[in-house]
Amino acid sequence: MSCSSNRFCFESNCDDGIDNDEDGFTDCEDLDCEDFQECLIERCIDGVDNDGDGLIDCEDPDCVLNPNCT
Ligand SMILES: [Ca+2]
Ligand SMILES: [Ca+2]
Ligand SMILES: [Ca+2]
Ligand SMILES: [Ca+2]
Repeated sequence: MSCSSNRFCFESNCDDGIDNDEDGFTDCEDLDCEDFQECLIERCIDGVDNDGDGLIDCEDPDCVLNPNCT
């Protein structure tokens, strides 16, 4: 069964590195995963804890490589 012709297919596993529903978007790239905790990313310049880990912007290790935090 091909997923590309099945509209009930969705990205069923957001951290397996596989494009489960064969729509061309793998894991966090897929909109099916936008609510998946591991896919939330910290935006480093908005003053909000985007990924919900309690660390805001440059406090968050996700931002350590961001030019605004150096
Ligand atoms: Ca996947
Ligand atoms: Ca997909
Ligand atoms: Ca932020
Ligand atoms: Ca954060």
